[in-house]
Amino acid sequence: MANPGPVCVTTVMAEPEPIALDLSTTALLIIDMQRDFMEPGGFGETLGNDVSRLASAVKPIQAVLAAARAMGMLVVHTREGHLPDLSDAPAAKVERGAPSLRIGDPGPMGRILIRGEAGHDIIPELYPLDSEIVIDKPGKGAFYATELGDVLQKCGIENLLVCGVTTEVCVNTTVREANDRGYRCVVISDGCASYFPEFHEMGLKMIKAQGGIFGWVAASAAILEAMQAETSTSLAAGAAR
Ligand code: TIU
Repeated sequence: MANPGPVCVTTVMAEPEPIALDLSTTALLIIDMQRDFMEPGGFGETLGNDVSRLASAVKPIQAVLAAARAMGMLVVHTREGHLPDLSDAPAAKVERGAPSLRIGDPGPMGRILIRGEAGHDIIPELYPLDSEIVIDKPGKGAFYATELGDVLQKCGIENLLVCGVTTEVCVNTTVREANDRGYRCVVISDGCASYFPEFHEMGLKMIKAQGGIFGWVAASAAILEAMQAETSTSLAAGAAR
């Protein structure tokens, strides 16, 4: 089913160049803003990471999420995690490295990276509305073994505003998957974060290099400006009718 909404084109001041986006065929995709990555005692910390490094992404995402909700844009949240019986967790993932707790082990926020546990849930600041789509994914990419592709196709989506954590892992993997599937991805630079600042920087550079080999990168302020410009245009059009 094609998106029935009117065409609402706006320009985002992005890198490597500005991009004209029809916001009626654009969705906001928020990757894995879960307690397991953001808070002490979760999966991210068991891997040896300083989880406080991800906090900077929350406010920029909150601002874009509020604007998306105000204009009725499709909002999709993702969560990385596994079934309680670990049947969707490859041994190669569970057995890797020497984490302090492994996937499925009991931790302070419930079993590590398991669906339904407190740690698997999205942080309260960005909690999905009942009307929003939540995609549970077993891998790093949001298209692998999920219904995301079908959902976006049914909703007539052609463009994605992508944010979340971490920049070089689940955001990059998802953007690469989306790019191969024909979506224009605009990654929100300050709406992403990494446990490694240098990987955040390089993760964004890799997306926008070579003329935007995987997509575009824009700050939340530029996205908000474009959304607001579009909102005022449609309000003005509405008033004129
Ligand atoms: N470890 C790390 O940086 N990230 C992940 O394992 N998953 C996501 O990025 N969501």
